[in-house]
Amino acid sequence: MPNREEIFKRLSDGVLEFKEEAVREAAREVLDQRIDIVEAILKGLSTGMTRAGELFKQREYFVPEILMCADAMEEGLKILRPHLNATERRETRGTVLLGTVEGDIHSIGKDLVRLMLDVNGYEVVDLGVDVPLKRFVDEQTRLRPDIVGLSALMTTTMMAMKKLIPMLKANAPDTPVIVGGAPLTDQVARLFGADGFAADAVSACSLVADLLESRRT
Ligand code: B1M
Repeated sequence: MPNREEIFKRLSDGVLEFKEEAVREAAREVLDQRIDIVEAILKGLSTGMTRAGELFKQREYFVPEILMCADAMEEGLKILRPHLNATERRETRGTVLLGTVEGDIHSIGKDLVRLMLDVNGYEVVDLGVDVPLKRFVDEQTRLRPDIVGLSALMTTTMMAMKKLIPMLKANAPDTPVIVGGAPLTDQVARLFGADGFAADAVSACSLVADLLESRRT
């Protein structure tokens, strides 16, 4: 019987090499062997996508390959996602309004953040990608979320956050705004007026928990 690390590697390699059937098979083994699903997503599927990103940077992969990697990752998520909800869902701990900012269509990282928040018991309202700044503000007014989370993957589009955060703060001064995405750092996030930055989907969950906790005390 293959061990956990082997299965994680098969998930990761399957995403990297866009082998959908291999990913599905490894995902089914995660379930059969009752391996921690969050760990399988992070150490397997997400790692594969990050490796694909590196190849894109080195110009070994181009847009078509990246899209096929994303499809393979989605095949794995389709199998694992329903079991996450069934086994690990708890009471709603708060509502997070989430989206990728205007001009930016990158969804994979944001979707992982949504998934992890969901698994950790938060209600997530996902506005999708390329979300106009005004729409974030309108939805904040309408839904009164506990936290607003913004994602951006490009140095150009992250600048939309600089405009948007003051708009969100003017609309609801006490609602924390968090940001994430590859070009951001803690320092840039603070400069833009965000209440926090998370480098990955797991830290996004801890950040949300910490911010909500500090609001309660
Ligand atoms: Co694009 N792309 N892309 N791309 N793409 C990047 C971002 C780029 C760095 C590649 C490169 O040139 N080296 C570059 C941006 C350069 C810059 O900064 N200026 C780039 C570019 C230029 C572009 C286009 C302009 C290319 C073109 O058309 N010429 C175009 C943009 C169009 C647009 O947005 N208007 C484009 C298009 C695409 C695809 C459609 C092909 C595809 C997106 C598919 C999709 O998302 N559905 C794509 C992809 C996949 C990438 C790379 C290769 C991988 C991104 C990814 O999915 N990573 C990326 C290169 C790279 O990052 N190395 C690149 C895996 C994912 C799990 O990680 O997204 O970082 P990540 O998310 C992490 C954390 O960042 C964090 O948690 C996530 C999970 O752990 N996080 C948060 C993310 N959001 C968060 C929010 C939070 C907290 C944490 O709180 C709210």
